[in-house]
Amino acid sequence: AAPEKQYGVTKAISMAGPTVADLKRTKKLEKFLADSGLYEGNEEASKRLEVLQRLEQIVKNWVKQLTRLKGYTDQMVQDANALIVTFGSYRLGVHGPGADLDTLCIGPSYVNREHDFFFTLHEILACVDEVTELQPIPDAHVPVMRFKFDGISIDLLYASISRLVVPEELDISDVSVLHNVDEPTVRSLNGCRVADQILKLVPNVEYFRTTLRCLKYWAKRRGLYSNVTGFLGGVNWALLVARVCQMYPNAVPSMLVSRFFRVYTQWRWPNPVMLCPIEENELGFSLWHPRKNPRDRTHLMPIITPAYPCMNSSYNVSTSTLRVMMEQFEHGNKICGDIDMNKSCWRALFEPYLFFEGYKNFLQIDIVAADVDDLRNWKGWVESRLRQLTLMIERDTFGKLQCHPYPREYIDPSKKCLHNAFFMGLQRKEGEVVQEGCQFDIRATVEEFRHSVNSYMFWKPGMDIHVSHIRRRQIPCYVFPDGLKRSRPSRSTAQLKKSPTSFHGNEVSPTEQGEKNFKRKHDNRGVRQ
Ligand code: 3AT
Ligand code: MN
Ligand code: MN
Repeated sequence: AAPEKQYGVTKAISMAGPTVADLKRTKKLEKFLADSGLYEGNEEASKRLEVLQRLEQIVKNWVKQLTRLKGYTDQMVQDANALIVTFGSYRLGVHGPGADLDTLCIGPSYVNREHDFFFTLHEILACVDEVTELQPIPDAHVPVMRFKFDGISIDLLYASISRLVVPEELDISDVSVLHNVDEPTVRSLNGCRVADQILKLVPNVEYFRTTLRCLKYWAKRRGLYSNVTGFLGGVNWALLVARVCQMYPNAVPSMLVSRFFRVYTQWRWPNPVMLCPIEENELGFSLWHPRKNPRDRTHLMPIITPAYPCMNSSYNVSTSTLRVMMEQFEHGNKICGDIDMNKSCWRALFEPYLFFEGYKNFLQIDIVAADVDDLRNWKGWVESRLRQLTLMIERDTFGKLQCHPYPREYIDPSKKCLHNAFFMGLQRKEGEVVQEGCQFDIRATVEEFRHSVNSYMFWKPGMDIHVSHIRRRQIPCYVFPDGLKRSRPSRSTAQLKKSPTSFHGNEVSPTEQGEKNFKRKHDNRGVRQ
């Protein structure tokens, strides 16, 4: 990179390039990532390309057919076109094997989302042999059609642009595509626009990619990879890494990983992380602007997207999840310091976080449904509400009871996949004076949460949720399949394991039992820390 050029909103912190030792560490890191299975094979790569081609064929035919049906001229039918463009990790070039394929369909002005996309195209896809698990989500913030195509998970968005014909070479980086479109369309287009901007704003794309793969893997191993639970998702990690790349324009991945932890252990949130100045223009879409919008001032960890209209990509972060992330950044920083002094190795950085060793008290959220499809939908809904539960608990205990939601679901194998569980760690806020007999009663909070969850629009008989307070020894066995086991199995879980049928029979189910325990505990003593 040219030494004069400034990347981002401040001068570089250091222009230093790698030493021999840095290059050696980077080689080791690359090998470690490859050995950990982070890169997909050629077979999967070509399958993705095939799927993209098939998908593009399907949407092109769909638009042509609609153009005819809507009575347009023969010329218009002939010119009718739609595009498939990718975004997310695939477009950034950092997707791992099995990652979803984020795609956007761009269609002409007269092909709408409500009916043409979510009804007509849905019908067409439903008849395609390779398409399974088709799930339309029309009223999401970013409306999406989810499905698997030949086994590959697809997120398909739709943008109707204000043109009668979609040119094959449309430039979506130009803000003119945002003229006369609605907000969901802007949000849909922006996935791609953001990805392109990120790649333009970093000094070295290959170094950025390797560093991002590394941080994504680290975040997954440490239980921090999840937008919906209030941690960070793919785009957030991408922006954090990109900013560090800008600050150290000549650094190689091993240096960038280490600087990443140094920068973000010292970062004074809620100062925003951004890759470029915030752009305002006459289009007038709402954008992140803490001085104008009081709501934006409440964001704890603003990570701003670089394409107009800029947004905070991490509005889901709460006090609890920010605290957990800061602790983990500290941990990463320490290990990277050791690695820099050759006192530790990359493997140590990626040790899995032992969530169940970290707490004495947990909330167990059991989710049941009548069949696998119901369970998938119901679980998705409950998961999207868990963030509210952590917020409510911290609110109702005035922040004295801290809550650590773990972004992973556990499947109870004895229930033939019709029972999943989520867990949250509970602990008393550090430094709080522990009064004798002091307790937390969160029954009302849990009840309020259950109530809000049960307002699910697509509720069906059999969909149920149980929330119970458990101690460490009551953690069910299926949580520890691969030896990350607590020291000694408890009697209660052993008993549960022996009587799996009780769940469907007349006997008390484990979750009801859990709930009774929960109630009894609270009636007698509350959650004792
Ligand atoms: P994976 O490899 O799939 O885990 P990803 O970056 O592809 O990482 P997602 O599939 O979850 O992540 O998201 C795809 C894109 O959707 C990324 C971004 O353009 C958009 N997106 C997702 N969440 C947000 C968000 N909170 N704010 C803005 N854009 C988002
Ligand atoms: Mn993705
Ligand atoms: Mn996705």
